[in-house]
Amino acid sequence: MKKRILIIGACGQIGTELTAKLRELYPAHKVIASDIVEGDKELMKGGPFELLDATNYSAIEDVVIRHEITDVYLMAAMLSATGEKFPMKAWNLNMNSLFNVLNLAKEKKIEKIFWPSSIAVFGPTTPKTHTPQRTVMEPSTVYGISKQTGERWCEYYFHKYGVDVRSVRYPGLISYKTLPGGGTTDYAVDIYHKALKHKKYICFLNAETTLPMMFMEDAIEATIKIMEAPSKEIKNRSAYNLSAISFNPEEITESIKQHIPEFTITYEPDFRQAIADSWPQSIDDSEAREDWGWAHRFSLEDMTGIMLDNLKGKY
Ligand code: AKB
Repeated sequence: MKKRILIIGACGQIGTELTAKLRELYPAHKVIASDIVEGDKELMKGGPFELLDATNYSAIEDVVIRHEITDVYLMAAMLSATGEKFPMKAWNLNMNSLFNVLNLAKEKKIEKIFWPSSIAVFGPTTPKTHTPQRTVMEPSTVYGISKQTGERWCEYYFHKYGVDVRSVRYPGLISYKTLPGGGTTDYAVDIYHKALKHKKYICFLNAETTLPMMFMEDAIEATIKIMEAPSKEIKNRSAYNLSAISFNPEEITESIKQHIPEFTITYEPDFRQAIADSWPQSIDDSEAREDWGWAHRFSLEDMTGIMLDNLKGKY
């Protein structure tokens, strides 16, 4: 089999689980993990690893040539909350890393790219519920602007240079294996840890802030599914809406209380409230379902059971 995969940003929240899954599906020595820092033990011993800065074109090119890479998953990015603190850093990382892989594909050094977009491409003027695939998009965060711009460039490189790039707009992602960093949806992971550790949680969003969310296993499934779909099924070369569940802090609290009745939550909204308020509450992802057969599996109740079962040994 010719396929050889490079994951850039393999030690982050999504990259860690994506790398593990790809190493299950393909010969592990053909799945090369890379990041600017080393990952956890499992990732480091599971297959090849390269220290790699996603903004350094020639360093990526060198790894691509040495390992005869065909497919790149570009998971390195600065997320919404950290991006507001370091706007230029977020812009430079998010855009330069994307141009690096798009240009490698344009030069026929790689064959296929996965690059994640986000619900952050939407903004306060976007319809809030069942947000359509094509609608008003006026993002108000640097992260959202970088993802929206990235989507336009992906589509441009596809039409202009025939670059096979595929993307989805991830909602907030929740996992017991890895921690998120610097996002607005991160509370939905932290709440499970604090519920087990302290039986209480101080939430940085208010009780009614409904956001689109997804269990990590579903997100990994979508990521690999869109990459494995025949090219003709991928009719959208910017990024597909992708949806699973929507809930607010009050609803996730209720689901945790089914397992830990004494759990309590208090609310102290901070600057992330404005970011969350600018995003949709639910997403219409019918095009992804129709074009390449996407279907989510996990409900809020399923996810809460799995999260608490797997994290309880830790505390
Ligand atoms: C964030 O909160 O910034 C991310 C995202 C929705 O893309 N989780």
